[in-house]
Amino acid sequence: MEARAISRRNLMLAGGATLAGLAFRRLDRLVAAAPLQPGEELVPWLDQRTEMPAPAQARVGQQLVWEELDSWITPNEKFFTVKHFGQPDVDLQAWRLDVAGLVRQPVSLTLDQLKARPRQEVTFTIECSGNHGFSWNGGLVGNATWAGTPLAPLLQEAGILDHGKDVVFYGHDIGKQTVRDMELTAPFARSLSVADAMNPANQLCYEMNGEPLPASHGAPVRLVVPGTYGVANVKWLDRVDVIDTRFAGHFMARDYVTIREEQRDGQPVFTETLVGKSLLKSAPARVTRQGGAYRIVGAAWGAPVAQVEVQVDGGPWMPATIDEGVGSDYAWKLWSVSWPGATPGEHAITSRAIDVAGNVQPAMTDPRIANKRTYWESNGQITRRVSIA
Ligand SMILES: Nc1nc2c(c(=O)[nH]1)N[C@H]1C(S)=C(S)[C@@H](COP(=O)(O)O)O[C@H]1N2
Ligand SMILES: [Mo]
Repeated sequence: MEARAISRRNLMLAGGATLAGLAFRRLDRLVAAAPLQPGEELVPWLDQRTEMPAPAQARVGQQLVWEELDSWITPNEKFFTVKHFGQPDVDLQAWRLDVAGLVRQPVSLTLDQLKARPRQEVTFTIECSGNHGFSWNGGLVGNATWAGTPLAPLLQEAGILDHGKDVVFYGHDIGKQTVRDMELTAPFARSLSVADAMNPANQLCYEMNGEPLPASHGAPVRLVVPGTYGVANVKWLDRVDVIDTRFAGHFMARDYVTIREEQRDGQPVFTETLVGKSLLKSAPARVTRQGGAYRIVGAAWGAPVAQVEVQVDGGPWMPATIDEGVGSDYAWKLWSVSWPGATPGEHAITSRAIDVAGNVQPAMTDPRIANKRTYWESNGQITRRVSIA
């Protein structure tokens, strides 16, 4: 695994859409990370998602089916989608990416001009920050190899002026929001501080898993910001605008805000913080049986994962083996553990990820999770239930 991860990374550093690169991507899809082996049977989870309510149905497309997770890369046709204002019709002929505002030299690029720039790939697990916030979701996560051109050199060429503070990314999709009794019409937009925008991992992405970026994922170009939740990865990108103050659009400063209750001098106070940077998380994907032997497989992502541990029925934490994703900074790791002595009856299976700095994915009872009053950033430990015959 290690060797494969390293060679994939070398390919990324070499940076071409080489034939070898394409072959690797196909391999990723064909070589299942945790395939069912001959004679191996799935033990279905007892707890399943509830039906999606109508308002969510308008925004959320398909979700990952955890039991079907059998490859490190999520195929495009299985990748979840979220669109707040529906899918816009982008005229690909007329499309230009404008970089404007507080820059010395505004830029306007066609798709061909953008594709002619240096190419960069990153395998990055995107999760919606609302994932696991409701009983109807849990599958709003996927792992893809995104290819595009790095953002930072383009911003450097445009030349951000000294008083430029925030870089705003506007989508082509426009909708209405009510703010202080006013109905406002505005495009979907998010911002990054200049420092965050200059992260060399960020890209203007036009390819997903070796295919042109699909319309549902933001064609022709989306922003990809490794290390963030889905919402920061603006689809159907239209305009990049440098401004001298913090941007406070709906999806930046009103929605996608985490509210927590804290105690100060015995009094409850509420804190409100912006959702952006992704958080350490893991989830059990499935349990399988082969003969009398049981195995638990899952994924871990959101921060550089060092270890994963699994607990059955609140017992001791068992170390899992990382099978896929070693050496990849922003992609999930797929893990597995054998479950010795599985007895007939119902069982609860919980996983927790530990990052390279030693931080442990919080329990549901941890104040960071338990005192949250909004559903965003639900990275508490996930427990699934199975019944053993
Ligand atoms: N322009 C635009 N970009 C967007 C959104 C949107 O509604 N419009 N939704 C965001 C949210 S909330 C998520 S979780 C991700 C989902 O990315 P995907 O649909 O490619 O999986 O896109 C983000 N980018
Ligand atoms: Mo999202």
